[in-house]
Amino acid sequence: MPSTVLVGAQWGDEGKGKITDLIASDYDYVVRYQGGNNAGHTVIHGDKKLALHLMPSGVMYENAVPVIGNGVVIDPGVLIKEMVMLEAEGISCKNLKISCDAHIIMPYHKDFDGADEKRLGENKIGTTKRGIGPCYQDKVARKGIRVQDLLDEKIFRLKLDAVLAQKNPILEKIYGLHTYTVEEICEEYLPYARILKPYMAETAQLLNEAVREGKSILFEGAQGTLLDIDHGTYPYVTSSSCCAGGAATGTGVGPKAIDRVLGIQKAYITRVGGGPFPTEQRFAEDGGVGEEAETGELLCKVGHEFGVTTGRKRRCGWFDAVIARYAAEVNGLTDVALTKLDVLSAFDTIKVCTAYECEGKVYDYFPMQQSVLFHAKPVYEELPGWKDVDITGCRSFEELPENAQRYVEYLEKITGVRISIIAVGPDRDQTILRG
Ligand code: 2SA
Ligand code: GDP
Ligand code: MG
Repeated sequence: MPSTVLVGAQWGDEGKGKITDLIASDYDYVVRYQGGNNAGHTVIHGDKKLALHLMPSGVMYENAVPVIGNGVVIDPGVLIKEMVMLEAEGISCKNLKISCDAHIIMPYHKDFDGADEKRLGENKIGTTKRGIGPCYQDKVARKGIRVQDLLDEKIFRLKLDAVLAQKNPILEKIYGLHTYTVEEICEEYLPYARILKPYMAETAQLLNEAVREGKSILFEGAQGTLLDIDHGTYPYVTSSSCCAGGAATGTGVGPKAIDRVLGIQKAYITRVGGGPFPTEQRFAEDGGVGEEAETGELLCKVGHEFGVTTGRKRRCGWFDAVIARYAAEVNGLTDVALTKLDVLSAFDTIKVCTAYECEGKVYDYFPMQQSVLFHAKPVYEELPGWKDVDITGCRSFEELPENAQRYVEYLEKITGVRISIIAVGPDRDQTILRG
């Protein structure tokens, strides 16, 4: 089994959880490499739907070692809660390994996240308010507190003291928020340290040893390509490297160890939070009218497009091939898993955006300037649908209605990437493997 990066090819929520869950049992290690509990992956366990935020999906399989890599930011309280929830479901977390180099989300990170959003007003990013951005800020500014700092109370107190001397005046004077003492944070975090200590490991070394032994690794991406700090729709992005390249920096495994880059994309597209979205079919409350609002509502309703972490309604739109081609390039996609094809059974005809038009110019590539993306008018190709045909029972490509087959082949043609997996429902077996 080759080592694989599984990466969101859109703005997140492409169904990565389901596809990871589908293939994870084939791998020896399943590793998260970026993000934190801003992620929400839905996995099916028996007849239950479980939401994972920090735990790698590999935890669902006894043979796979779940690893939280150095590129992840960890809210220890949330991680412990998730472990307790999983254990209660009969899923053991005993094999979990947590990188000693991963950064820790502190209470003031969450305060800053909420306060920053408030200050931005209608220009807000629409973050999950989990403290992700402020934690990565401290990491890059070399003021972060890492998992390994929890191992030594003296060091933890010293670092915290230095950080609070800087944070408290900002919290109090600029944001009008409450301040923290070393003691009150220690009271909360030192018990976390005791619980998490048995899971802490030198994960880069562990994973490189696994590579040498010919074991396979699944690098499990969170969020998606267009939320990547470098390659996404900045500043409407998250603060980590969601793209495939992040798998190397976020784990300490060199890029040569990666054989396959599997992009996950929905048969349409969604986004949570602010920022440009050329094919958006705006809801009535966001200014959409007529067919636009109806399409948006239908995609949201049939696709159950609500955030797993915050419950927010996701903005919905038609498939965007400009984005798909861009994602193929910046990630080096080898193949794609196309999810939620069944949702499109609700439509008579299906639109696909093949290019953008802005001020008389046609862009069939991702525009260099974000302002173009804000003002872009999608150029659509309209394809016949397979309205009201239930495809959730299809298990082979040939069983799909002819128009659904044509749709998949059309996407392959205009994006230049082979679609190797098609999901036709949320359950693990509602999947077509094309080899
Ligand atoms: P943050 O909190 O700093 O990472 O937010 C910055 C932007 O990144 C977006 N973002 C997401 N977009 C989609 N799904 C995400 N995870 C949850 C889920 C979302 C939820 O899987 O359903 O429950 O709301 C996710 N995480 C971050 C975010 O919307 C901002 O645009
Ligand atoms: P992730 O963040 O990429 O892991 O995706 P989420 O779990 O946030 O959102 C995807 C949602 O779509 C989840 O509720 C899944 O159970 C569901 N889902 C995944 N694949 C399919 C599919 O092919 N069809 C349908 N109808 N639902 C799907
Ligand atoms: Mg999600």
